[in-house]
Amino acid sequence: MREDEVAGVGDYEGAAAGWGALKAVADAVRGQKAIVKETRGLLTMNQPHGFDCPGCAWPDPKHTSSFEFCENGAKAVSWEATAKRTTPEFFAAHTVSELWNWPDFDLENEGRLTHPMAYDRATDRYLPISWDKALAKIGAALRGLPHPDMAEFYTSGRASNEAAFLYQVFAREYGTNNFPDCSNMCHEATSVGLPESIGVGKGTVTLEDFQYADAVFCIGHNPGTNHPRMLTTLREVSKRGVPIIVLNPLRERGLERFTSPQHPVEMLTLNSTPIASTYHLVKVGGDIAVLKGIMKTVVALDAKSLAEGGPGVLDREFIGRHTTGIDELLADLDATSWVAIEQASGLSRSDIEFAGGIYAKAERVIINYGMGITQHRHGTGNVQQIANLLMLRGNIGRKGAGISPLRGHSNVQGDRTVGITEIPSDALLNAIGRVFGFEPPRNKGHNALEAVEAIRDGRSKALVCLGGNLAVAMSDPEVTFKAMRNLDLAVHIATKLNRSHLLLAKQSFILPCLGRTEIDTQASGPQSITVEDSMSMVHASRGGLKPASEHLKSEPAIIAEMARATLPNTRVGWAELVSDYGKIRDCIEAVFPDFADFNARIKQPGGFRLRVAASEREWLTPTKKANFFVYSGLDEDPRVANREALTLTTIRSHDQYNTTIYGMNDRYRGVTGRRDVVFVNERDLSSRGLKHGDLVDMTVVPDTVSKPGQRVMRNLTAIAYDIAQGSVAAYYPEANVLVALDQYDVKSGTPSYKSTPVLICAAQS
Ligand SMILES: Nc1nc2c(c(=O)[nH]1)N[C@H]1C(S)=C(S)[C@@H](COP(=O)(O)OP(=O)(O)OC[C@H]3O[C@@H](n4cnc5c(=O)[nH]c(N)nc54)[C@H](O)[C@@H]3O)O[C@H]1N2
Ligand SMILES: Nc1nc2c(c(=O)[nH]1)N[C@H]1C(S)=C(S)[C@@H](COP(=O)(O)OP(=O)(O)OC[C@H]3O[C@@H](n4cnc5c(=O)[nH]c(N)nc54)[C@H](O)[C@@H]3O)O[C@H]1N2
Ligand SMILES: [Mo]
Repeated sequence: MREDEVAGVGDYEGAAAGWGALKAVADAVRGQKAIVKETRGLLTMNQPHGFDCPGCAWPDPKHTSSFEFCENGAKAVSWEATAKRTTPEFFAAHTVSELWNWPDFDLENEGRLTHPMAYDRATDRYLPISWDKALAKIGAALRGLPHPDMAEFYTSGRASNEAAFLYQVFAREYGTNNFPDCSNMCHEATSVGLPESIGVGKGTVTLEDFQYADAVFCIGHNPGTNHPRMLTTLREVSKRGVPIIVLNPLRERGLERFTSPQHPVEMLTLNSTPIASTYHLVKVGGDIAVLKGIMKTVVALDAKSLAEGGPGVLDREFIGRHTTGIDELLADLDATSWVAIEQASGLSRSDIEFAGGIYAKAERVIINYGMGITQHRHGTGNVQQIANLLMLRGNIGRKGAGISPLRGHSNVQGDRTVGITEIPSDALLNAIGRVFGFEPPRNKGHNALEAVEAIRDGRSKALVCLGGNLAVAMSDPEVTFKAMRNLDLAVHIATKLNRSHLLLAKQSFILPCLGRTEIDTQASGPQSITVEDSMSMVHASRGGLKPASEHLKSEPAIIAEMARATLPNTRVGWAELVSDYGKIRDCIEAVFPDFADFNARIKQPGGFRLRVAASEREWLTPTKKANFFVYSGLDEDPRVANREALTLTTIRSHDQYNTTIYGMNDRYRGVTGRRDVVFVNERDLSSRGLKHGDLVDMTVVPDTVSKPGQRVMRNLTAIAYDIAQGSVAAYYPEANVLVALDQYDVKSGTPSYKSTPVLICAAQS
C-alpha cells in the first residue's frame, strides 16, 4: 500500500496474529465490559467440557488439547458475553423509526436482548410481552395463513444440531419445506457442486491429513481473519517445507506470515513463519481460468512424461476405476487457449505452469477454498473445477489429500446434516414420518433467494428467523428491505438487535435466546448441545456463563413452545424432548442412522466423525463414480466487455462477524476507524486519473436489471492496494447495495456477491 497520508489508512507491519492480536483481544473484551472473568470464559472454550467456539467451523484438535488461542474467537465470545443489555427501557426510549437510522454497529453494541418484545404501531416502539402471549399470537398467525408454504423458516448457522433438528420437525409438521438458510448465501455451490462430482456435499479431509500433505492450495479464503485457528495448521505445514500455493486477488497478511501466539519464542523474537510459498493475485472471478490452466499443465506434463518413457502424471488407475467424464474434460482443456486463460485470470502462463508443476509433483494435495470460490455466477462451476483438478491425480479419498471447503458459521454444516434443507430426500421425509407419526410435505421448498423473491411477490407472508440478519446478509437491500416490510408476521429468535428486526411486518416479535456460552438449564438439569465442524467432527458444547437475563429461553425451548402454540394436535412430545436434550439426540439418531450411539459417542473426548463416503472412495452419485464436470468457457461476464469495467468483490474486515460489526478497523489491511473504502490497483486508479486517497463513486455497469446510476456507492475513499488489476474490493454488507437480487449462480442460487462489474469515477458530490 502507498505511504501517502490518508486518514485511517496505513501499512500493517506485523505478521498475522502475534502481539497485535493479543492487544486487539484485550481491547475487544474491555470494550464489551465482559461480565465474564474473561479468562475463565475463554479458557473453557473448545475444552472437553466447555463450549464450542462460535467463531468459525475450523476443527480443534480433538477438543482435548490446551486452549487454542484465537483473536477473533475471543472477540466472538466477548461480544456475546458482554455486560451491556438491550432492555425494555432502551426500546421505550427509542422509536423504531429512530433506530432505523442508527448504524448496524450501534444496534448490536447495545448488548444482549433481555425480554421478548412485540412491535406496537401506535407508539412505533417495541414493547415487552410475555412469552405465552407472544407465542400464542405467533401460533395464531401461522395457523391463519391460507397455506403453510406461505411461511419461511430461516436458519443462521450458529444454531445447534438439537435446535435445528427440532426446527425442521416443527416446520415440516406445520406443513412446509421452506428452509432458507445462511448456507444458501455461503457454501451452497459446494452443497450442489460436490454431490454431483463426488457424491457428498462436504469436505473429505481431516485435520490429520494436513500432516501428510505435500502441497496445499488456499483459494479464495482469508484464514488470518475468518479461520484464524487454521493458521496453526498452515504454520505446521509450512514448517515442514511443504509448498502452500495461494490464489487470491488481494494480498492477505494472514496468508503471508504468521506469528503463533502459542509459541512464545517466535513472539519474543518477532520472527514469523512464512505461510504462502507462492502467492498469485488472480483476477476476481478468474479462478475457472487458473484451474483450467493448472489442469492443462498437468495434462501436458503427463504427455511429456509418457513421451520420455515415464509413468505419466495422471492417476490412470484412479481415473479408470473411479471416474466418468475424463474425455470430455480433456477435450475442453484442449479447446481452451492459453491466451484466453491469461486474459481471464490476469496471471501469466508461466505462473500458472509453476503452480501446475507443484501440483503435478506432489504425491498428496489438499485444496482449501472459501467464499472467493462459491459466491460467483459460476460458483458451482468453480467448485467442480477444483474437484476435477484433484481427481486428475487421485487426490480424493486417500491420506494427506482431498478437498477442504472452509465452512462459515460454526454449525452451518451440522444444521444441514440434521435436516435443514429445502430439497429433502424421500429417505429423510420417510424417516421423519416414521419417527414422529405425521406425513411431512413432499414438495420442494424455498432457499434463501427464493424465500426473498416469494416475500417480494407477496407469495409468502410470514418469516421466522432462527438467528441471523437475513435482510442485511441478502443482496439488494433496495428490493429485500421493501419485501420484508410487506410481511404479515416476522419473528426473530436472536441474541442482539439488528436491522432485520427493524423491518416491520404487520406483527413483529423479537424473542431473546441463550447464547452458546451460557448455562442452559432444563427440567433434567444443565444441558449440552452438539455441533459439527468443517471436517464432519461432531462434539458436545456446554455453556458455563450465567444467562444474560432471567427471561431468556434456549433455542430448542423456544422452538418447542412455538410448535405447541402453532400445532394444537401435534404428534411430537415437545415438552419431553426439551426436558432433556439427550432425547432430542435419540430422535436425531432415529432419523439419521449415521448418528448411531449419538449420546454415547459425544462422551468420548473430541466426539466423533460422521462418515464421509467420498473419503473412502465410495461415490454416492447416480453413476456410482466420481464425475468430471466440464464448465464450458471461462465465464466472461458480458458486462465486462465494457472496457472501463472493474470487477467488484465484497469481503469481510478483520473486525466483523458477517453483518455484526465489532469495530471499524481492518488491521491486517492497514485500515483504521473506517469502512467507507474501496481497494483498487494503483494502475487502475491512475488510468482513471485518480490516486490513493481520492473520493470516488462506484456504480454498477448498467444492464437489464440495473439502470444507469441505479446502484451506486458514493464518496468511498480509494485505497491503492496490492490487488489484481481489473479487480476492486469493498466491505460486505455495505456493498450489497450494488448486488442485484437476480445476480446469482443459477445452479445453486448462491448470490454472486463476489463478481459485480462496476465503474469507478471521481466523486460527483
Ligand atoms: N472473524 C470472522 N470469522 C468468520 C466470519 C466473519 O465474518 N468474521 N464469517 C464466517 C462465515 S459465515 C464464512 S462463510 C467464512 C468466510 O471466510 P472467507 O471465505 O475467508 O471470507 P471472505 O472475507 O468473504 O473472503 C474471501 C477471500 O476471498 C478472496 N476473494 C474475493 N474474490 C475472489 C475471487 O474471485 N477469487 C479468489 N480466488 N479469491 C477471491 C478475498 O480477497 C478474501 O481473501 O468465515 C467465517 N468466519
Ligand atoms: N455482499 C456479501 N454478502 C454476504 C456475504 C459476502 O461475503 N458478501 N456472505 C454471506 C454469508 S457467507 C453468510 S453465512 C451470510 C450471513 O448471514 P446471517 O447468518 O443471517 O448473518 P449474521 O450476521 O451471522 O447474523 C448475526 C445475528 O445473529 C444473531 N445471533 C448471534 N448469535 C446468535 C445465537 O446464538 N442464536 C441466535 N438465535 N441468534 C444469534 C444476532 O442477533 C446477530 O445480529 O451473509 C451472506 N452475505
Ligand atoms: Mo458464511
